[in-house]
Amino acid sequence: MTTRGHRLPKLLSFVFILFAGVSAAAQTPEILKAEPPSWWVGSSLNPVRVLIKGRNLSGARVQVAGGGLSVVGVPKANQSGSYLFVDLAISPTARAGERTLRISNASGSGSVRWEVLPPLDRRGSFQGFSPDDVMYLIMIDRFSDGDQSNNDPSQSRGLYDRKNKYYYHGGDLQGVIDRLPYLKDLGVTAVWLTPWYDNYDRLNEIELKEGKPCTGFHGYNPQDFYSVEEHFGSLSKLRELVSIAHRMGIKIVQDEVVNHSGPYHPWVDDPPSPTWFNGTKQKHLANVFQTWTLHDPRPVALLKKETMEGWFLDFLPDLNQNDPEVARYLIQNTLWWIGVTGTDGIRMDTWQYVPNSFWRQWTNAIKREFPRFTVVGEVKDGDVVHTAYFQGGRSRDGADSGLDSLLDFPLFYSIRHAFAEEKDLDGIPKTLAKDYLYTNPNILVTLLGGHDDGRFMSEKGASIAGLKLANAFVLTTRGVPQLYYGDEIAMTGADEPATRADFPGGFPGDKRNAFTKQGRTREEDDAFEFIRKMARLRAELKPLQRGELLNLYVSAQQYVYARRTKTGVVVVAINNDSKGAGFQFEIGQTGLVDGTTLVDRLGSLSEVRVSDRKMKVTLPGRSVAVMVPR
Ligand SMILES: [Ca+2]
Ligand SMILES: [Ca+2]
Ligand SMILES: [Ca+2]
Repeated sequence: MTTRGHRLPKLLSFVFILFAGVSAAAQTPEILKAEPPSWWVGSSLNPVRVLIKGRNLSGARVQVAGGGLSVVGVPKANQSGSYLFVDLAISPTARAGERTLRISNASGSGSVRWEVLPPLDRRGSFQGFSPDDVMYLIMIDRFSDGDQSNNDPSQSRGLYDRKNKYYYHGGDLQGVIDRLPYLKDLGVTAVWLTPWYDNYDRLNEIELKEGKPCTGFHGYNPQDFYSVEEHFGSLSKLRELVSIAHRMGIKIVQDEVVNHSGPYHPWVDDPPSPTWFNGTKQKHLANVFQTWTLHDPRPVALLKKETMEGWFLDFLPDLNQNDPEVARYLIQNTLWWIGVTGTDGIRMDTWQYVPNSFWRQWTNAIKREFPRFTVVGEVKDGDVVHTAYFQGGRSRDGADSGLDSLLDFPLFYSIRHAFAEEKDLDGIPKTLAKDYLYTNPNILVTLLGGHDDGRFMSEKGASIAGLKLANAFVLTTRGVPQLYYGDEIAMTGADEPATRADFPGGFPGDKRNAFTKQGRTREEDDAFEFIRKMARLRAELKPLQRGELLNLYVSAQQYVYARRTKTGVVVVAINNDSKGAGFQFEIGQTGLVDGTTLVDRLGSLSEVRVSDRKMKVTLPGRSVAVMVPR
């Protein structure tokens, strides 16, 4: 009996702890952030689901101060009360301007500002890229430093060091703005910028490079999907860049990632839902990159799961797009960037590791709001059979992804083989022969260089002559040509960090400025002027943009093709051999007739006359002719 007397205080203290727990949950809400922070009037997506981050949000109510904006339904909090999902409806007659969201419970309230935006003018925005464009890929950090005040920001001190190839080097959005006239002069009509999301503000001690911590200068490790990296600028600077580019006739393509977040995203330790990621930091699959299982009609289930849901390099948290809240978050995030900045296209990272059921919803949402907008997916593979599987236009793995375009890596490898390594040229028409596997080969993005591969000029056997031929090919074949910053001045760099070197002249203290003719070496200027001429020819000669591609002659080292529209034709002849070559070929379906004289716009050839439905050309070693009827 006496034991009961002893047990009573224990029971009381237990009750007290329980009560303390309840009272902690009822503490005043604290608000840290709302995502998205704004939305525009007249959107096809309404209501907008806002994810509020803070503390003590369990059971909280949300009220809006200011008209035209209302809360729909009951907000939903996660287990720890750190996230609250709220649906906000924007009236079609809402006036643009700031509102206040008041989040309250029994013990008090917190608030966050939220903005109703006027919709951007659709003329000149959301344009989509097409074969009419010449795209140019820029690594923001490595192109041009236009604002030295953001090189070592207070938010993330100590990550700037131009001598360390894994640190920030100072390139930024202002630098891109400063170089738009250079790009315009080169003939560029679309700029693809590496991701501008806010990346982690610290050294990455999980991913060691050469045994040492690195930074997120490349942009692919977001810690915040709704902010601009402070080393690059701000949202207003980004909007300024898009608007200036548009005025100059240059489109902007955003680089996005939805497969994973960065390793230091706050979600990793406190996710908005238990299924936000595939697995947890402590327990998850590692990506095994067995991408062939993705199109295997009878895949080994675990291999496919490890490929789709495994964490990249075992540390990039794999977002679970099968969680409807994750899908909703990512779709809104994409629409928000397009809607608030006016961009024209997206290059989507790591496309194949995200389910098609999600892509279908994502692309539908984009096209509903921005019908002309286009997306190119990154599927890093040399096999057309594999790559073509991911293009939209037909159901794959239960859904049509709706993907417009892919980076044409199969052709990239053939180009490198032929023109950089100076091996057989006929690998190119052999790769193009597989075009029937794509739903639309004409919108594929063709390239001879990118930020994940060693530079063209660092391949064994590479030369300026080969670089010119490769550019001539990319700028005259089907697809949307994409150049990689610095390739136009024959920059070198054999591996991943070296391929991302600073553009000479883009940075304070640079010894020379290769953005100007005077600052380029003779070889660099030779390459630059040739590529500039080719880009201009593509802009001038419409068949090079939209014409049907017709193969006229193929041998181991010679390749002749035509691009034909209803109103014009261009014949391109390439000799990849170091020796000169003379040969004859039939004009086929070019529409040319006997007696027509063609002139070579590059001046390698004298006039060529069509006779007996044939053309005869004699090309010098490693040369190209772009022939048009006179
Ligand atoms: Ca800077
Ligand atoms: Ca940052
Ligand atoms: Ca994944």
